[in-house]
Amino acid sequence: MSQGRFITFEGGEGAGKSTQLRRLVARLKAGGREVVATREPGGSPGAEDIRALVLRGAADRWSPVTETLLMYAARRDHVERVIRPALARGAWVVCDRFADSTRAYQGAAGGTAPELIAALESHILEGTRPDLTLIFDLPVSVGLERAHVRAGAEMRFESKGQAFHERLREGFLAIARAEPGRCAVIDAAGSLDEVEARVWAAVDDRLAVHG
Ligand code: Z5A
Repeated sequence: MSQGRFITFEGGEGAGKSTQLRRLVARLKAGGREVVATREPGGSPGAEDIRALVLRGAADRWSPVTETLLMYAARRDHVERVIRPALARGAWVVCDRFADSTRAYQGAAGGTAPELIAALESHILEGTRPDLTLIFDLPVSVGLERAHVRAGAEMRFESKGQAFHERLREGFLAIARAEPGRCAVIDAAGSLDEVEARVWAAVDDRLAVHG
């Protein structure tokens, strides 16, 4: 059986991840692969229930540490029930946000101790790690503008303020600098087609997908 691959999309609000994830999934499927498109928080029925808790309500509804625990409760269920089984049967898993979002949102921007997050990663994920993480980078003001255009009920994080979002951007870039073998930074400015070409070039460069 061919080996599954695990790709994650990361970055701040409105960077275009969801739009580009759909495009990448279509191209990978056109190449004849089984592709599982999923997201966090969520991706399994139980994790989607936790998503509804964590993304709605006032910005201070949960503290960053409580958010961290909720994200990891959701992630464990998602990994056990969706991600690991898909990888085990040779599928490609493409996930909209994963563990780096906890490091950046709850850690770098929210102030949760990195030691706690590292311990959860180790004990909860037990080695399930992305083969490739695409970090979408965009000036904060542009991302928030785009996110407000698609505004809905899940706006807790958008409402956390400019300084939070600046720390968030730097947090993601710091992850990319620390793990260059796993992470590729995608310049998320420009047209949909321009960003898609950057995504495809990064995926082909790291995972050799070709046509
Ligand atoms: N969160 C967390 O705190 N800790 C964790 O561990 C995890 C998550 C896993 C839910 O994520 C929230 O959970 C998230 C972090 C937190 N914060 N919030 N909110 P989400 O994935 O549901 O929300 P999001 O990542 O912020 O989604 P988003 O705002 O929709 O951003 P996006 O997926 O990067 O962008 P998009 O939906 O593809 O595009 C947004 C809009 O911009 C849309 O109208 C597009 O048509 C438009 N767009 C996209 N690309 C372009 C270009 N190139 N030009 C112009 N306009 C564009």
